[in-house]
Amino acid sequence: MTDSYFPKPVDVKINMTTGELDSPDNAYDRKLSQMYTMYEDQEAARELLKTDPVIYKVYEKKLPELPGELQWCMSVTLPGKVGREYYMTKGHYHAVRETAEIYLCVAGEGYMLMETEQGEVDIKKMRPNTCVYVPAYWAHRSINTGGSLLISFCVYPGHAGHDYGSMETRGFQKRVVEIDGKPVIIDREG
Ligand code: S6P
Ligand code: ZN
Repeated sequence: MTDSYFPKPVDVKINMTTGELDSPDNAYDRKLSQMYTMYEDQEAARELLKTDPVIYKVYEKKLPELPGELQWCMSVTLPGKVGREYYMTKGHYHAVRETAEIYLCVAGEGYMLMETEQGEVDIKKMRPNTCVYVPAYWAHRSINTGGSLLISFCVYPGHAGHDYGSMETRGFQKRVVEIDGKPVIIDREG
């Protein structure tokens, strides 16, 4: 530990109904225009781009990017679909692959879709009071299949970082779409 670095305790209030923090260090909206190519139905995406809806929001505390520290944030995916495909996050690997993450779902319903670079896929249901453990090496994406906000509290190692490019290039192998009014997990085509 150097003289210039000494961690200080932090406390923050969380609104569990909206996912907002009372004093985020960083808060951002991810709009469709920033991720529309990830959806299966490009015609539906182009139509929706006319209003460019917010797909998800993130409220973050920025903490030291060090292995012994933790980052944490609230991840809030809005309800909605692009064509038949539910709103979802972009999804990412951690830049430091050997770092895991915990998602505690506090509201809404959906899935956590996960995939390794070797092509293994797993998907876990997210509901209030469900905790999903995303192990090291697994890319992860939240998908909101309900009619209200899907809100999770996320915690991961301080130095994890984010790698979006790898998953943008390769794409997740599975999609979650609505068929006959229900969420169905399908293989990605192409
Ligand atoms: C960070 C953690 C979440 C996501 C958030 C948005 O490691 O997994 O806070 O950042 O759910 O998803 P994405 O894929 O755009 O970062
Ligand atoms: Zn993550």
